Amino acid sequence: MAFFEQEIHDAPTTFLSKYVFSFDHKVIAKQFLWYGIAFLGIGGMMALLIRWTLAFPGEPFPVIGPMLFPHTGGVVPPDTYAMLFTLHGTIMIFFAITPILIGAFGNYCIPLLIGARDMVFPTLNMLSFWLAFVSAVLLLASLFTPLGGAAGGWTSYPTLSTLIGSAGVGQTLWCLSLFVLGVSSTMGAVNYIATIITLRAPGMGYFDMPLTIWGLWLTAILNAIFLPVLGAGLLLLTFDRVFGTTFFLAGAAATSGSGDPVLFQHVFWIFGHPEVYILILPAWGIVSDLLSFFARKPAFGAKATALAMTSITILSTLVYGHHMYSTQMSPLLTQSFMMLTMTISIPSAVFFANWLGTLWKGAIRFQTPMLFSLGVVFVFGLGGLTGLYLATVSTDLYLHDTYFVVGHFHYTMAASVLLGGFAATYFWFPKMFGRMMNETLGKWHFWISMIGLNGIFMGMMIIGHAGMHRRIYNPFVYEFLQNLIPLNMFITISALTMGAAQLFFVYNFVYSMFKGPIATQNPWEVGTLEWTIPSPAPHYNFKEVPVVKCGPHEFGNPNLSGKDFQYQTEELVRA
Ligand code: HEM
Ligand SMILES: [Cu+2]
Repeated sequence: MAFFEQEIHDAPTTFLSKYVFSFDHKVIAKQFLWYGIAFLGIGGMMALLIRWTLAFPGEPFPVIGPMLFPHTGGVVPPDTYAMLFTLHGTIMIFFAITPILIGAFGNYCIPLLIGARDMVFPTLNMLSFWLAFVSAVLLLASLFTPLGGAAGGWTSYPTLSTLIGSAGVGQTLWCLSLFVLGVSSTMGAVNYIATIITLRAPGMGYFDMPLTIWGLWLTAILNAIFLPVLGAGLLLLTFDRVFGTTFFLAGAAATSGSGDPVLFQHVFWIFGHPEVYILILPAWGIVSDLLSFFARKPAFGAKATALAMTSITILSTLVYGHHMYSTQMSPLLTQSFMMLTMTISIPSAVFFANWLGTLWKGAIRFQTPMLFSLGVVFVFGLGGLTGLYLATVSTDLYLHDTYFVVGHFHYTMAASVLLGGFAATYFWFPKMFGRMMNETLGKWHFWISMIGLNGIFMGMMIIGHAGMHRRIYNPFVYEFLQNLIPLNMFITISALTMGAAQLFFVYNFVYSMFKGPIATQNPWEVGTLEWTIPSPAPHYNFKEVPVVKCGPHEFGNPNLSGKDFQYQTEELVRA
């Protein structure tokens, strides 16, 4: 129910108010999209530098290597290697995936899919983007400090991240950058939560919301609760670095009587485990909707899917200790965390089964957004299963800090979240830009990416299982890892393939924005509210606030004539 009057203000006319400091959620969504895609490129290049080093240590990176590292003739130096994997992780998680799924599609979808004219706090929304921009400037600036950027890993564990491990200003700027980004995302999260609670169109109950909105809503709730925890940890770390406090100082207990590096791990993972669900929930929601849309069937057990996502959200706050089995915490604690982690399998199995139920006997349309959604089902299945080996204390003690963990989290985060983000991009592109993307290029993009990323992450799990540890500069110096050289080369070639596949996307995106065929109002034949208005969506979305009469997945009702779906604004045709 709409508690607030939703006015229509005049459309902005100046360049600045229209495109730069815009209050319109759709423009802010696009700003986040450009931001995320740009960082995806930067983070991706860093990944290729890392992979090159692991497959061909001591050999210069082709073409751009000599420009980046002239003093070594183009070879990535060891200290730069540590910086590269730190910033690769940081950038991909906080500056690429988060802005694309949450910043861009959160902003774009929430008002449109719930029938609102904008977010409930448009000014806060604009500030949220510009704070994210400040954060990016801080991060990039850290690269140009005398001792270079942060090098303590994306988790920035002390002592790697204290003055002892990294003396430079780069690490301090990294902390500040993430702190500012945390403030920005918290502002966004509060806005999303409030908007979904107060601005749903008349008639839209919580279970009439598309599952996309469920995912984004739960994500926003986790963000609002746990980003401040990360903020607190980062602030304390900054104090240790700048003001000489000893919160995380190793050995402080023996001298000054307080301080412990493991304390940081607790603080980090109390945030960090929910964070991985913050990233996956929007993708789960989007995929749950798209599978139904393109299988032309109601989403199987939609209510159960929403409730399963909710239970996972709650459980995700209770399992962070599974990242710390090897810190010698008490066996009672490790076993409790293990049991709680395993419990997540139950709701996961429910919605995974619901996905398969949705596909079962569907009249599937294999268009690009659907291919990417099916890709998510596949890779998330693998990511979830490998999680079980890590959740089990006995196997994790061996696998911890190996490439198996890297393979696991790339399947769940890189692969699932990225493919989910692409599904969303191909799906909402017509509504965003009023034009269609090219299907053939989209399919090439999908298949080559799929081959590339499975080569990469499956390979990582194999070398991890064989004992190769993560964050290693030159694996070839260890005799027991030399057998893995061909596999490491294979992974690197897969990574180059994956990188090349993205050129199809970039070309398709840019070309279609200007020259793609004009999109109709509802090119995918879907009944949610955004498809009841013209493409691209007009200023203030809905001339009249729509009244919702049925759920988002009404497909294949035999009493419908002439079409197989109905709009959420239409009275449900009874059988
Ligand atoms: C389905 C159930 C899942 C289980 C049981 C599970 C379990 C685990 C465990 C036990 C670890 C710690 C391994 C170690 O460091 O030794 C881990 C690491 C990780 N998982 Fe999962 N996971 C699951 C799903 C996910 C999902 C959905 C995501 C992300 C969207 C995710 C992202 C990560 C990340 C990022 C790390 C590594 C963080 C780091 O050390 O840098 N996991 N997982
Ligand atoms: Cu976790």
